[in-house]
Amino acid sequence: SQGNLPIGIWEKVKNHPCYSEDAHHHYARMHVAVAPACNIQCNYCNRKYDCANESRPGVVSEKLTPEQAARKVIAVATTIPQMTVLGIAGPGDALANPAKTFKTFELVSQAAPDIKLCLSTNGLALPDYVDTIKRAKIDHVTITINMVDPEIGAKIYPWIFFNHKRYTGIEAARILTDRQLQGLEMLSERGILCKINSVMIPNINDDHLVEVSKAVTSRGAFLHNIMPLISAPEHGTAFGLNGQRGPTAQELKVLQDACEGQINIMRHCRQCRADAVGLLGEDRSAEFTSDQVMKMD
Ligand code: CLF
Ligand code: SF4
Repeated sequence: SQGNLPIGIWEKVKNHPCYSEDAHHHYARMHVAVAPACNIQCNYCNRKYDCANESRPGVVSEKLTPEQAARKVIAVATTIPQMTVLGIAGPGDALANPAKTFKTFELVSQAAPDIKLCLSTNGLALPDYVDTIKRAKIDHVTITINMVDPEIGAKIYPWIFFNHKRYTGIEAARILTDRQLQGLEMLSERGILCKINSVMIPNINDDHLVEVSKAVTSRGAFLHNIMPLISAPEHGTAFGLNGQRGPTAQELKVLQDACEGQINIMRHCRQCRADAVGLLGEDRSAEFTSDQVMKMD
């Protein structure tokens, strides 16, 4: 239901399965894996698999060109009428692949103007693309923010690549948090709805995420999605190899409850793949491989 939401915001969230808990029973989203490169390194990531910002690691997505991606979107929209949102969420970072990301959105909005556009990013490049995002009519942006304290950031991010240079340690984390928060403020000023994803990493940032939640609330974020670290040593993530565990369901709930009240908390995230198709928690991507999409034309 609309609840306390202003009508303009309600219009944007009522059929977005991630931004509205009600909507996720009725509306589907799809991702297209057009963004392979990344401009940072997270200790929980393995580049062979999808970006762990939004995606369950462990399965390699089929990489698509913008033209292939747009064809796939149209094929899915024709087959699944409840498909309301197209997201670009990897397998790397959407804004580390700006030509591919924005070309895909452009082709889709020309062919299917009713589909909502959604973008997920680590935020490092975000301030440079806020005006492009606005012009592309992207209404929903997710920023993965795991810390606002560079000392904690240095334990999560071994390096970033920024302005043609590699930065490491606390210096890297300071640049990253500054850029994330600046990007969030700029989007909020332009009326673009922002969701913050945070990966809860026990003994690294778990006690700190309440402070992150406050920092993003005060800069206009609409929704906070705290996701559990998926610790998967078999996938070779730096954390996984070091025996870093993920939180229990109970630990996650306690943290989400502690953040509730200041900001809307998302509790129905399914940590989708970079090429997910269907209702949240449902994966129909196997029905829409390039070969199958070609046969549908
Ligand atoms: Fe995709 Fe993300 Fe847009 Fe949703 S997923 S880009 S906001 S359309 Fe949703 Fe999936 Fe959770 Fe992401 S359930 S991983 S929050
Ligand atoms: Fe991996 Fe995503 Fe982090 Fe890039 S932003 S290193 S793709 S988890």
